[in-house]
Amino acid sequence: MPEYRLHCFSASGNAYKAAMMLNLSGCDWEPVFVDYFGGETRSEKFRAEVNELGEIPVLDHGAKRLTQTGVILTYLARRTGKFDGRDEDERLEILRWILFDNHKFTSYYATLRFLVGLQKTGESSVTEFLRARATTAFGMVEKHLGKQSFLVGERPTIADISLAGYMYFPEETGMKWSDYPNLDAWKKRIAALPGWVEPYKLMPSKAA
Ligand SMILES: N[C@@H](CCC(=O)N[C@@H](CS)C(=O)NCC(=O)O)C(=O)O
Repeated sequence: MPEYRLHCFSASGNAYKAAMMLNLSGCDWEPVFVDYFGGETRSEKFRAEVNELGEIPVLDHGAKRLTQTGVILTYLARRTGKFDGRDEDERLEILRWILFDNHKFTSYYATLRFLVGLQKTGESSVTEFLRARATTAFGMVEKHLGKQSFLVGERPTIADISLAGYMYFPEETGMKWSDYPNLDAWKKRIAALPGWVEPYKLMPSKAA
């Protein structure tokens, strides 16, 4: 059996953060399909047996079960020695970006993409609000990436893997990528790393 098991589904950028890390780090892992669109994460069974928070990704490693991408990425970085900070200052800087990602960067954009790109709700005051918030967060990262190749200096870390989780999905969200040339160049640098695979090819869309 592979060393790591990742509970995930292909449309999830949060799961993709963990899957990307496992692949880029050369880990021996397998996906465990979760039927999110069929309501599995909202079931009592999933919350009782897999994650009380009702979310994926969930990473199994031996007797350990981890949830929250920030925790999973940190755990894998510490275990593998890949994509971690080199000292306390870098590790704190990585944590800063991961917290910003979870609160402002991934959260608004992922919700916008869910409504507009996957549920096809059309435009509303909610999608306008989310796009405005995502635009602000993207603008901050765009400016930062004008100064350096990756979020924490000149080498990729789990901060990049976290923020890049939703960057490779093809769904239309109404954000204009041409407004973010630094983000675009950065996501291409990550995609050029050995072991990178696009999300819909890396994780399952249905049960095996
Ligand atoms: N902050 C969490 C977010 C995880 C998350 O939102 N996962 C979504 C899938 S992309 C989920 O499982 N949602 C369950 C639901 O809304 O029922 C993390 O970083 O792991």
